[in-house]
Amino acid sequence: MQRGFFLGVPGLDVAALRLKFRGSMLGTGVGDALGRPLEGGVFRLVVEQPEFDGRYTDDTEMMIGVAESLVEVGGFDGEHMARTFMRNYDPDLDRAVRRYGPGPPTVFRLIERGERWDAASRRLFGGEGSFGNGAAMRIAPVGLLYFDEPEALRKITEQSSLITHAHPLGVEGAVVQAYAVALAVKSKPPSLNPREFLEELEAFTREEVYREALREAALLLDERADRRKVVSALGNGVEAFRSVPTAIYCFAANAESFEKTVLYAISLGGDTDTIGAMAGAISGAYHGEEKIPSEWVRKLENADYIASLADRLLELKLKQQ
Ligand code: F2R
Ligand code: MG
Ligand code: MG
Repeated sequence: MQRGFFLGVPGLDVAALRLKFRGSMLGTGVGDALGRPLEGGVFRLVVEQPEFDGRYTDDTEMMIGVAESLVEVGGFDGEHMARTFMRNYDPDLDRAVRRYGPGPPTVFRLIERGERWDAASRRLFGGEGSFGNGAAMRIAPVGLLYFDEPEALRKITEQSSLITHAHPLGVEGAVVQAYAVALAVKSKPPSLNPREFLEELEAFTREEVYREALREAALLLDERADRRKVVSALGNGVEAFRSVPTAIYCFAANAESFEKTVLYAISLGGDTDTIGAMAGAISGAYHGEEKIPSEWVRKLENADYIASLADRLLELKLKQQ
């Protein structure tokens, strides 16, 4: 298994997997940091010279928490992952840079006061739970660890989402995003067929809202729709069902290049850091670390640490084989 191919995928040996694991986690950070200065802004036609100071937001901080917990425990433990999110959360840094949605810090306070890790999120939004994109934006490490085990990927994604997001559409957004990362890991550039990729995701999801959005994404791809139509059809909002299909579309429409994918993602306006982070996670998993512009990786906050976490995640994956 060390050389040749992995799971029957030619070219997917340990060295290639290492680049893909790093690519997905660094890709999350780069897409997030590129989108950060534009979050909440209006639709732009082109972002030619993006402002890039390498500072990331809650998306990457929570993605780091997911990976840290998986590697420290050697798998999923809900209490541990919730405590890891809480350990990493700094209210001052949140206000200045990370800019969490209101849900997760509320959950952290509830757990601090004694609520169980899998009960606190059920109290949000009048008891229906959050359908924000916060579970999806951080999910890349689960998609990586379970890239060849779809049922485990679904189960661990659902459980890890529940820490902060109890609404079925918030959870399923994370499942669709994790599976997109998994499919990207298994595909060797330039072999991915964007239409088949969207069809595979559509077949995997159990929620009609996502099936419909993914079918719409395929139509937009066929007609090479302009950005205004993409935003109007798929959305650019903070809701998981108005941003996860959008990020997937950003990748599918620009699969040939990491750079094109993330610049396109942040040009759509709205929740740019998160759509950038999710599109970057998928594209990074497909192309690998070496295809992310080195200038961006060099500037990215904690890039070495993120890369080392990706390596530890791969070690865990190989140990589990
Ligand atoms: N939130 C931001 N950026 C704005 C920063 C605001 C800052 N805190 C400030 O006060 O200035 N970015 C980050 O948030 C998004 C991820 O959000 P997450 O983690 O899903 O949070 P939350 O609060 O659970 O959901 C986000 C919003 O979605 C709406 N919503 C969710 N469930 C709902 C429901 N059941 N009913 C009605 N609305 C619901 C609410 O408006 C939530 O606040 C990412 O963009 C990340 O980058
Ligand atoms: Mg953010
Ligand atoms: Mg955001």
